[in-house]
Amino acid sequence: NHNTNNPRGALIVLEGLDRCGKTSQSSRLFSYLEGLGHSVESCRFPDRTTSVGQMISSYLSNESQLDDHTIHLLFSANRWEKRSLMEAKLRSGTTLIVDRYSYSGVAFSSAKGLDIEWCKAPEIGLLAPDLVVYLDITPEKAAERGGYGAERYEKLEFQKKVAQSYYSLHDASWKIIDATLPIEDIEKQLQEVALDCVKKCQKGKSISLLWP
Ligand code: T5A
Ligand code: NA
Repeated sequence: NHNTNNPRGALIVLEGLDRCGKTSQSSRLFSYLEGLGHSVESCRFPDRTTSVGQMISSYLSNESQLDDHTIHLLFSANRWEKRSLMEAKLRSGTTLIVDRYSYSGVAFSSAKGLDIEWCKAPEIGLLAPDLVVYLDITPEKAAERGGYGAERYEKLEFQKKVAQSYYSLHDASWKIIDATLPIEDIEKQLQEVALDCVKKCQKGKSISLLWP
């Protein structure tokens, strides 16, 4: 089709513990790339606007209870319902900045004691990120930021387990940025790695699937 020669967009994912600063950084990165004239959109998981997302949201706010396996599969389904739209956007040249993705799915569920391979299985075939930026912060430091709210996973002991799970998922495609630096310093580091990634995708790096 006529899109084949268009440069594609990059799939850039931000990950980290609750309060690590993903949301702040994803909006700054969005402005930066947009300012450079790139076509860019941002989104987040869970996407609480869909009916699956509403079930997840009610679970996270402790308004409903679900079996650990069930909620894991709902988080995964919430990514699957966005998959084809995400692929279409990437292929049409739009870069996507995504706040949390499959790594959150695996890290949070395996922190509850679910088998890691079982957790990874439903993510197979989703789009693999071109770049994963992990905003690295200790659970203790994260907890100091404005204090945790009422959401289910915002507890120090649980976040410690999540941090351990994340470390077992790191691979060469991850860039780790110290999330305790001033916001502007993190922003600069993120701009550098993101722009580099956008350029690689424009030059023809192909789209791959989880788990690469
Ligand atoms: N989950 C998610 C799963 O279990 N499975 C899954 O598959 C997925 C996708 C979703 C919850 O669901 C779990 C993970 C989560 O527990 P969410 O809606 O994504 O939660 O909410 P959080 O990720 O927890 O979002 P937060 O708002 O808590 O954290 P952010 O976005 O990381 O942080 P941000 O930018 O809002 O900043 C937090 C505070 O820190 C300050 C900010 O001003 C703000 O007050 N801050 C800094 N302070 C000092 N220095 C810096 N560098 C700072 N950067 C930000
Ligand atoms: Na949170």
